[in-house]
Amino acid sequence: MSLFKQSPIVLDLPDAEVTYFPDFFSKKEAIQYFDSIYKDTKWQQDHIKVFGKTYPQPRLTALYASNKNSYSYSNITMYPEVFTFALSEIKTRIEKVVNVTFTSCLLNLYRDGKDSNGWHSDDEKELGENPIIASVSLGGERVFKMRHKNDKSMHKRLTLTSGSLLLMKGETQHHWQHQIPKTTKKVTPRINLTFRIII
Ligand SMILES: O=C(O)CCC(=O)C(=O)O
Ligand SMILES: [Mn+2]
Repeated sequence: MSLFKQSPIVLDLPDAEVTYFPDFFSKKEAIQYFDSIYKDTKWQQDHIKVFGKTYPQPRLTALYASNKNSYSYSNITMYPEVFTFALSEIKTRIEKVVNVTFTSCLLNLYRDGKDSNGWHSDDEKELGENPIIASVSLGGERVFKMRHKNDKSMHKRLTLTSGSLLLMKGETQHHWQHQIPKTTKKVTPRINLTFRIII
């Protein structure tokens, strides 16, 4: 850990509550977590339907949780595995700065620049009215974009670094969408963990 107390960056966005911690984990911790989670996760390849045609989802995913609750989005229903030691440890670290207990973690593996996550809000009913989502990035850096639902001229672009934590809460998911676009840059694999409360 750094000797200096890290200062979170509060994004100045209307109708949103988003905070970014660039160095939530040290670079060394981030590499160790990347390696163990990459290896220990039961990654799955789901399929999505776009205009009636079926395509492989452009990333691998997994769901881990402390309960048995499933999570459904874009015609996909995921059933959780029991939290691994590494995921529990990360969850505890995050819970020390946010005063909630997460039940679940949705994992994404972006294998290369062709893997992506399209525009969406995390607004599924299982997440409750104003969900809090804690998103950890491990491995290759990727760009994270946000746009306001009613005024597309309001947008934000952030490079999510390895070991960073992005918190989204309050009304953010009502008013904003986010995505991880494809990139033609050479990028190494990236794991994203989104801790959520699924009730
Ligand atoms: O990979 C990311 O940083 C975002 C993932 C995401 O938005 C999601 O899984 O809902
Ligand atoms: Mn999301």
